Amino acid sequence: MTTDLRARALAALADQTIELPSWAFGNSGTRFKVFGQPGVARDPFEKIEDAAQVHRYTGAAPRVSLHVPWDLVDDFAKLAAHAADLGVSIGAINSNLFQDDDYRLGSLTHPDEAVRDKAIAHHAQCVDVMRATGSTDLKLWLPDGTNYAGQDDLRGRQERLADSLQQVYALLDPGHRLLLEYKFYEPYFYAMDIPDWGTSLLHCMALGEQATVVLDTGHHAPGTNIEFIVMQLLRVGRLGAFDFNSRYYGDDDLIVGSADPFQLFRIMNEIVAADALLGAGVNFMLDQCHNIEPKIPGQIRSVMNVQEATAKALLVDREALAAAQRSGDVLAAHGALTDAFSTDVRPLLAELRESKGLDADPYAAYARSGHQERIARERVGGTQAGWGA
Ligand code: LRH
Ligand code: MN
Repeated sequence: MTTDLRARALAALADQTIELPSWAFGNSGTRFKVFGQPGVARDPFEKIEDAAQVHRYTGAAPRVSLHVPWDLVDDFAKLAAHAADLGVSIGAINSNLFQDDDYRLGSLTHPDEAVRDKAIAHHAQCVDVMRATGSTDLKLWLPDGTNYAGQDDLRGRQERLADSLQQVYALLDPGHRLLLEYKFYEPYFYAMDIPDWGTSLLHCMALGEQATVVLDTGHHAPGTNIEFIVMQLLRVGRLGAFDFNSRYYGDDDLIVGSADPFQLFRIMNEIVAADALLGAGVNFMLDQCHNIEPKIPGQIRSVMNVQEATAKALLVDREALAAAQRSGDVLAAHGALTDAFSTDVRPLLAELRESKGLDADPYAAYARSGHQERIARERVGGTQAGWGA
């Protein structure tokens, strides 16, 4: 690792930011059980206080994405001011089309225009929240789909979807973006209406420049080469954001990099290769659920995992890689990546944090702070936040 490469890596890492999901600080689980934990946030204000703890120790998580209606408050300007007082800001606003009985057979794709209008109106509410909080990203995951072949006309649903998305897109202000998220299965099991990056991209290109694709790392069929999709979306300038997490089988929403750190490295390698880490309009967000582990430490570990994968990707010797690729030296080319991946970047990240006046190890520093014990003691009474509105 040349000193120059190291210096350039440090400079890029210093400006890297990762956006945290408010819902990671609430209780979550599976259809089998949602576990409570001591000290869990009870409202959006406490969720933002928890996110601010992650930023305080990592220095790399200055934004919190909200989910509507899970994070509904009477005064969103007050919530944004609360965030600012804590040194963070409001990021993407997530709509929710997956918890309403009216959407059983679809929302933006529903055969009944009245139901589609209701789903479109929900996005008008989300855009109002964006205006009140200074957020510029409207994130739309479409949960719509069918469970049985023939249940509905697949093409008819796409036509209705295209029309509904046009109406949502028309709600945006000039500086706003629509982030369109795809998912290959769940909550429907025969066909999702936006099952893959291609379908999301087609709709985004039909809508306009303000529409880009969200790539959730848990939303692909097993064995999918996700970094290829990253490369292709960057190539056409339509990668708007990541929802980072990791999985073994389904949409497990586990800590990013915990299941397959080499995959996360390969993804960040495509980002660095395309010079898209900073200033390319890619919002690096987490979308995770800490079903059994404490939330704040879980988010701190997640931010550290993304930083480590990014640092390794920044240490790839790109001249040597390009030369090996040009000369067809397969093993040397692969080696350029695996050498970087095998590099222990923790000392580099420790140096970065100390240069920012932070503790070298955010996870250990938070554990020493006693904050987790304090919120467990103080947050008694009330209802712990979760996936319920
Ligand atoms: C859907 C999803 C989406 C969010 C939800 C919390 O699986 O990834 O991004 O709305 O999780
Ligand atoms: Mn997601």
